[in-house]
Amino acid sequence: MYTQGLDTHGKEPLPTAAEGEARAARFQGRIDAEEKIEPKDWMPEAYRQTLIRQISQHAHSEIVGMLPEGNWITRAPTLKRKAVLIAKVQDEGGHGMYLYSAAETLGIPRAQMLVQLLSGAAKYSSIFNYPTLTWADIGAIGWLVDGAAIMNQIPLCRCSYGPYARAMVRICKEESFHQRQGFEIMLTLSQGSHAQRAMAQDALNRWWWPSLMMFGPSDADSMHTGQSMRWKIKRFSNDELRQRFIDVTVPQAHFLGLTIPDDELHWDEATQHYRAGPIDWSEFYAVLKGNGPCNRERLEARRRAHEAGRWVREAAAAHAQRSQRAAPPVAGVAGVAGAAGAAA
Ligand code: FAQ
Repeated sequence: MYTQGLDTHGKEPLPTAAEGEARAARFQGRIDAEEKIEPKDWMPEAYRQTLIRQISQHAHSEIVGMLPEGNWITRAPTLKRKAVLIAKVQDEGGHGMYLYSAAETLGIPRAQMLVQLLSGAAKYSSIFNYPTLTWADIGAIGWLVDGAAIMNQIPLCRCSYGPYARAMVRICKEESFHQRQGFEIMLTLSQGSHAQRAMAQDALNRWWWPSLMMFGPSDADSMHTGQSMRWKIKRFSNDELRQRFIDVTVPQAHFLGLTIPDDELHWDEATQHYRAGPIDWSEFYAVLKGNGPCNRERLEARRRAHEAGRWVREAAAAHAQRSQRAAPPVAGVAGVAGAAGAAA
């Protein structure tokens, strides 16, 4: 349904060099004028591929990101916390679905994206390869991981590609609630017993640096940022967003009475920014290569879930085929009624 406008993609006659240049210039002109690019519009193949890469990685991150928190649903400390956590994890699944749909508008089927994820060929966010050892980790994920996600994703609501930008509006609203519920867990723990405060501090110690890494490599090493910013897919560089996150999060840690695990962190009066110590990029790249603490476990869990859902996909496909057979060959009022009857 999402790819119906793309059936001519790749079949058009090749343009001359001059026509190609003029078309690319018109496209960049539309981007510069802040027009949204829609699925049926002409776009450079590299723009399409960049979006497929980023949106599918983002979708994978959402559905893999359900796993660390899902780990605590059965052990949430109260009924209310359990209900909130279930709602949050369901939201992440929903975000994955909007994002897979947005990527499908670019001509890649969802099944193909899932094959890429399950084979290990596709990336998803490094952050979801860390374990959730205590309840405080659920607070730290909401506060830091969702906090970092919002910082990165609010600008994506202004992404030049319409379906991605529109999906991000709802996602960001939900992520804001996620961030607040995480901060509220941290606040409760930090005002609790000595053991609860220690648990909150331990979670901050473990999640701080991986959260900074979520923004991606430093600008000097980010191979896609320049082009993605020219295309207005990204609006800010990785380092700019990381710095904004540090600036808003450090005062929140002070409010909680917790210590950021960075001896070099200090306020720089001249620039009016907090300056963090160096990030251990070797850890980031090890996680990207599949050698983080939970990479294997996460992919195994997704593969198991995919297998367990096979019968549902097969049943849905069989039902769709049966509905089509039941419908008269000429689409019309009777056809719609026939399909609805079969579905009932
Ligand atoms: N992890 O040149 P750049 C969430 C890769 S959703 C793994 O800077 P780009 C919600 C990058 O793909 C979190 N890989 O790339 C939630 C590229 O490799 P490639 C996900 C990373 O695309 C909360 C290479 O490094 N958010 O948290 C990472 O311009 C709680 C070079 O990097 C998004 O996906 C990383 N952290 O910038 C869910 C947001 N960083 O593809 C559950 C959308 C970089 O050439 C619970 N994505 N890489 O093989 C983006 O904004 C961008 O894609 C960046 C990377 C900023 C992530």
